[in-house]
Amino acid sequence: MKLYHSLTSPYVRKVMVLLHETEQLGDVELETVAGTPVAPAAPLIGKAPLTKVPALERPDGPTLFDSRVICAFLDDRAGGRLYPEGARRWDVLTLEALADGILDAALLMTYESRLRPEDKQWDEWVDSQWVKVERACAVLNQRWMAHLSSPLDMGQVAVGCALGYLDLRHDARGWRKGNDALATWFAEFDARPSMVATRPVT
Ligand SMILES: N[C@@H](CCC(=O)N[C@@H](CS)C(=O)NCC(=O)O)C(=O)O
Repeated sequence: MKLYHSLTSPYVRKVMVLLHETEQLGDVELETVAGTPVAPAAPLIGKAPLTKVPALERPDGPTLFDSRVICAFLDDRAGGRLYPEGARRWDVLTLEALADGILDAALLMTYESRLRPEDKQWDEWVDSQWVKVERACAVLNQRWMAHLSSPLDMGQVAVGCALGYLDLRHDARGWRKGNDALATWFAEFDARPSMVATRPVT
């Protein structure tokens, strides 16, 4: 299998952490690509119509995207530990969706400042994305700490990657303020070997 990859993408990082945690790194070849919404990565054209990373090319089936589908596929291949069955599964999927929502808002902010011409940038829109991130972090801090502190699942991996991305690109906004429990949890989670091995390289 070939994983289309980027060293700073937090969505790719979810997949990489899962590969570490499920000991499947040796089964996947990495191809690093660089693309943006206005300059799509050429190797992805014809393989993944949205031209986003991650995408997973397989010898025996169509290329998979996006990160949630790839993570579910790879976890299933490893025995299904990170997406448990039963009632907890819906919590895991909701937590992963919440973390991905943080990423979606944070990535839009990054694109706005990096890609959009300065005279067309819209501060109110950027700040509104951050309000989404703040609300999501507050909900994690208030309602999800028991789940985050239980045995490893994909919801936790996604939250870890989302908070790591906030540190990478939006550190100055200070997501830790008022979220002490979440900040303490992240300090420990971020020290896992799978998180250390997948730190973004800028
Ligand atoms: N929902 C997608 C989001 C993936 C995504 O937005 N990846 C970014 C890199 S962090 C990308 O490839 N952007 C290029 C583009 O939007 O054209 C997922 O979970 O995989």
